[in-house]
Amino acid sequence: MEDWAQCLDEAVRVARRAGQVVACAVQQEKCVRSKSTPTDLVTEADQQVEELIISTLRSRFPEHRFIGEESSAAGVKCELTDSPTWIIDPIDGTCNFVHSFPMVAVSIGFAVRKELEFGVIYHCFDETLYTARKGHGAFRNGVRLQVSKEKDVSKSLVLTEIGAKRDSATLDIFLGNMKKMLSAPTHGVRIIGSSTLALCLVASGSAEAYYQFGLHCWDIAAATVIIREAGGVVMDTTGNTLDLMSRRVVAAGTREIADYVVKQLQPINYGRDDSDPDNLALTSDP
Ligand code: 2AM
Ligand code: CA
Ligand code: CA
Ligand code: CA
Repeated sequence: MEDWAQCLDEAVRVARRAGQVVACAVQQEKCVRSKSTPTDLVTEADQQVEELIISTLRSRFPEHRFIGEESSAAGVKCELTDSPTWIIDPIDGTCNFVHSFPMVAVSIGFAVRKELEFGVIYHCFDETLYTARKGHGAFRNGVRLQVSKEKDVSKSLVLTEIGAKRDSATLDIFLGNMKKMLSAPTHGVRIIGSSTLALCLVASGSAEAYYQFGLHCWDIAAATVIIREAGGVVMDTTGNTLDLMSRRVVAAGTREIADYVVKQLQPINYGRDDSDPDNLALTSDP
């Protein structure tokens, strides 16, 4: 069995450094552009921070492979092979970052043979560090995390996100899903603008469930390990095993609530993160 502890230590170091760069950048004037749609924002900081993370890790681990949101946007193929692979979201919550809305994170996941080994998420505004390693538990600033044990959806708080795609058909399905959750009735539904921090809130027991369509492997890689190691479930919105490239996810503290959410959702169809049908990025359940 390989020991990836050294890689995890390095991930923590670079996530903190990157988080500090983001925290400084938030106070400066930002150069904001849009990517696929007018609401799909990117700043110079997104690209600089990804470059910082990848160049630091590549100099330590030259044999490893890298998937990053901004490299993918620049045309680097998003491909998960059996090789040790880092999966990076340099700034999760770019729109929040642009508005100084304090929900912004750096997310670094690590997979080997298409299985997630560890995840690190650094909350840039309050300097909270979430870490988890397969089989070793999940932690927030070193304190062990435990998901909510609630099984009754009518006593749950549910989190979701809306992506950059805002055409009328997509919004109708999004609002239909929201209506189902609100009329379950859950205690409430929240959108905080950062997928990774929303997932960390589920891992922390501060919310019972999370679902989203349209996100990418870098939005969920690190957080998936954190939720699973905190005792929760992460799966596909169809109820099947999570596929990192499928762009859809349900996470919950308990299987009962995850199953309930899965049954309610109408899917929003996005393409896969990779175009190669043989490159199924299945992550096995813990
Ligand atoms: P980002 O800030 O790294 O782009 C709110 O927009 C959350 O959803 C953020 O975590 C954001 O990540 C992520 N997100 C980005 N594009 C998305 C999309 N097309 N569909 C769903 N979520 C998306
Ligand atoms: Ca983005
Ligand atoms: Ca993201
Ligand atoms: Ca991002």
